[in-house]
Order: sequence, then structure tokens, then C-alpha cells
Amino acid sequence: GGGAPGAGGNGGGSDLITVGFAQTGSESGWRAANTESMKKAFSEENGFKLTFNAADNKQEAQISAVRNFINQGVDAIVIAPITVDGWDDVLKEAKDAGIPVILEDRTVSASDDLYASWVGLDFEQEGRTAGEWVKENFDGKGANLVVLEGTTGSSAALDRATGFDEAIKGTDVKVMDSQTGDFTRDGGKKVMEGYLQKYGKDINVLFAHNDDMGLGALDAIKAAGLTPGKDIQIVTIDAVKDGMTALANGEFNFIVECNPLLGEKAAALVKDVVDGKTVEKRTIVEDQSFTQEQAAEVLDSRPY
Ligand code: GYE
Repeated sequence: GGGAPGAGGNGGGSDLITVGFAQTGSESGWRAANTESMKKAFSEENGFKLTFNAADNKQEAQISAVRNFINQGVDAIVIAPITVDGWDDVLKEAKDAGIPVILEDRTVSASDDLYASWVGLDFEQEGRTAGEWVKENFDGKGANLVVLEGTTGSSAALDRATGFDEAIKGTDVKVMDSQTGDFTRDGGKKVMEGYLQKYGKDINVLFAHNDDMGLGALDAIKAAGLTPGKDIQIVTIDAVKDGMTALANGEFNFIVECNPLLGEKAAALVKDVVDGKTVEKRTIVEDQSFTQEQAAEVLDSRPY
């Protein structure tokens, strides 16, 4: 926790907007890029005094971080909610305290009058794009697919699964198994080891809800004597540097982008809300997708 900068010779900071940011944790490369983007945008130079908290992927820790921000009486709270459910009470507490809440990245199931605004990505569309790639490349060939799901109960995992399942519906792509790897490399590796033990060489496609789990799975696949990208084709989501490198090297086959650079948009929303301006309830940031050839072309110019 902590991280609030000290008085930096700018008059004690009374003119700065105080913001508490409750981040999920540090589970992935995407998260590292998102945290950096947020810290940069919520800098003193830009008129903010940020208190950063990372909850190590634990919902209770994240909720208590938000409660601490309410008790501190910050001007605004930003949350990247780990899971969709469980937010009603603490969001009501913030509302009663007159502290506006801006969500970034993932969504919540709570009523949208409990927060001022959300900025993030269309996770369902990301899943659909991944599923359409699988459909195009495997329908009619009888694919045996396994899934590495993101954090259970997170909107990113739930919506990606919905979009993906919709896209492969009615095809002869068989989903052999689907388990959570918690969006981490380690989780992806462990779950993939289990899949390989159980299904062996029958697996020929892997859909990982993020790059990091796909990268962890690469270790398991190689250890099993198989060639990733060939024996098992791999589609992931995020397009962080390590994922794009694996794609350019032929170890991944397709990546759907998920843009982590949400800091500036979140900071602009906070500023407007604190100034009493009306803001959009939802802001969706556009994503692209990449083949192996496209990854090789753009790799050097990727900012994260
Ligand atoms: O895809 C994953 C991260 O919520 C969009 O969380 C985010 C996801 C991202 O851990 O890498």
C-alpha cells in the first residue's frame, strides 16, 4: 500500500485532487502496464495526489482498501474491481460519504447509480474475436480445445467466456476442459500441466484468457515434448510485449488486444466528476487483433 508522494514544493498540495486507487494486484503484464499508465496520469504534475493500493487479487483486501479511502476522505476513488459481485455495500458507503467512484478496466454487477463512470474494454467482443479465429481455422477439422480462464468471477473472465462460446457455437470445436489459471503465468502453467496429463496429445488448440497464462502454458507444453504454435495452436488476449514476442516467434498463433493504457481517460473522468461536470457513464476503448506476421511488424513499436 501507500505510495502517496510527499509535499513536493508545490504549496503543500491543498490544490491537488486526492485520489485513492484500488488496483487488483500485480497478476500480469497487462496489469503492470495499467498500473504504470494510471500512476503517470494521476501525477502531481497533472494535479493529483494519488494513494495507490494493490490488493493481491483478493476481493476482501480490495474492499477494505476502498473503505480506508472513504475514511481518509479522499476527493475521488478509482477501482479496478477484481470480481463483478460484492460491491453494493461499499459503493453505497462511498456515495453516502459524497465521494465519487470511477471504475476502470473491469465492471461490477452493482447498480450504475452507485458509481459515476466506467472506462474499460469490451471483453465480450475480445472473446468473440478469439472464438471467431478458432472457428475460421478449426471448424470442420474437429478441434480439441482447452481453456485457461481468468480470475473466477471477474468481468474479464466471464465476458470473454461468453463471447468466445457464442462464436464457436454450432461448430465441431470440442471444449475438452476449462479451468481458471487466475490470469497468472504460474496458474497457466499448472493448469496446462494438468490438461496435458489428462488429455495428452489429443489437445490441439488452447484459448487462454490472457497472454501470461498462455506464456506459462508454453513451459508445460515444451516440457511435454510438444511444439507450441504447431502441435497445440494458441490464441490469447492482451497483446503485451512478451505475448507479442511469442506470437512473432511462432509460439502463439493469434492475439486479441486488450488496451491497458486507461490512465489518461480515467484521470480526465475524475477531474470532470470532481468539477461537477456530467460525464459519460461508459467509455469503451477500442482493441485490435494480431496474426503472427502482424506481430512481427509492430513488435518494436509496442509501448508496453
Ligand atoms: O486481460 C489480464 C489482467 O482485467 C483486462 O486482467 C484485465 C485483465 C487482463 O490480469 O491480463
